[in-house]
Amino acid sequence: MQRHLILPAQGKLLISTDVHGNEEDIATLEAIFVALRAQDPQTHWVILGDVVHAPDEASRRENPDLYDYPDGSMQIVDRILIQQRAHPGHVHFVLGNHDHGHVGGPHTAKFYPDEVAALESRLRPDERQRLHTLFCSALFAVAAPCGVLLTHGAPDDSLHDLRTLDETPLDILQMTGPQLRMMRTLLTSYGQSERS
Ligand SMILES: [Mn+2]
Repeated sequence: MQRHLILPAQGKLLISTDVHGNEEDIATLEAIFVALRAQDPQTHWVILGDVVHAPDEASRRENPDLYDYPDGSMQIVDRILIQQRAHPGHVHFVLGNHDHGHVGGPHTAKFYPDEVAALESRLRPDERQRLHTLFCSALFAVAAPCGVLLTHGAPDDSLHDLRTLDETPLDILQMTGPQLRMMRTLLTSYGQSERS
């Protein structure tokens, strides 16, 4: 399975990350991407994961400036799938740790004890299927020929060849010890607990 991508040497690149269920944010990014691509067909959009899991009601009330928005996780997944179909090979989704929870990764617990179960319990079977389709096809890393490496977290030196990502399974139960270590740093930041 292809889990890494090397971008072309020429073109424009839009990079975004961590919309965490904020549909308004992804809609704004989508409009920017569509406008850029209309100007330059060699425009790519790399979405660096954690598109799902909005804040709970209490957090929305306590910290409205940061957290008061409805959970648009599923709408975001559908918007990305639509953009990938509309712009084949130009919209690249890179897995985040919150997304990974839905397809074999550790379940996150930032706003709910189990954010994966909390979201999936609200989805219809066809929605769950589309969510899994996007996350199962996700990349783990994107690189640009200029030397930029794009990932959700901060990989350590256990990642030394992007081709090893293609052999790495999604399910943590099927990963080897070195794969587990490599994916933990790739999908989380230094010092961040696996559950948040
Ligand atoms: Mn994250």
